[in-house]
Amino acid sequence: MAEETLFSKIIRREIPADILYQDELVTAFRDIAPQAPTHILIIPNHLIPTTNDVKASDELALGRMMTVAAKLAAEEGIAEDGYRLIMNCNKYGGQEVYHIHLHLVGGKPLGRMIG
Ligand code: D5M
Repeated sequence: MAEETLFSKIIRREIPADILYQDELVTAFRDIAPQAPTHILIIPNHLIPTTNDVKASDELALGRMMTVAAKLAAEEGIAEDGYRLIMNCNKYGGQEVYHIHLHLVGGKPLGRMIG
């Protein structure tokens, strides 16, 4: 059984966070250490520690994370100029919180990471 992280407490509203969206599958809130004018984390409400743990039964929540990312990008006014969606996995991927999260980062030119 995987260990809960502080993100489960944010979902249950036991610790404060700037929650922008929540439904039965996912929660989105502003990153506490933003790397750009918009930096939002979108997470499944149930614990999936890393992308290595993703199962077919998670597909609904993972798909919802993408539609919520698009909705929030539009609401933040960053959709047209563009933004980056990132999921870090384990040590080499730079993952710090072991409850998967999609970073929605934008509002400034981000430069190229790959390619
Ligand atoms: O990213 C983990 C991210 O989680 C990192 O950008 C900071 C953010 N974080 C950590 N604690 C909080 C709280 N309490 N509220 C909001 N954001 C938080 P990773 O991809 O694991 O490196």
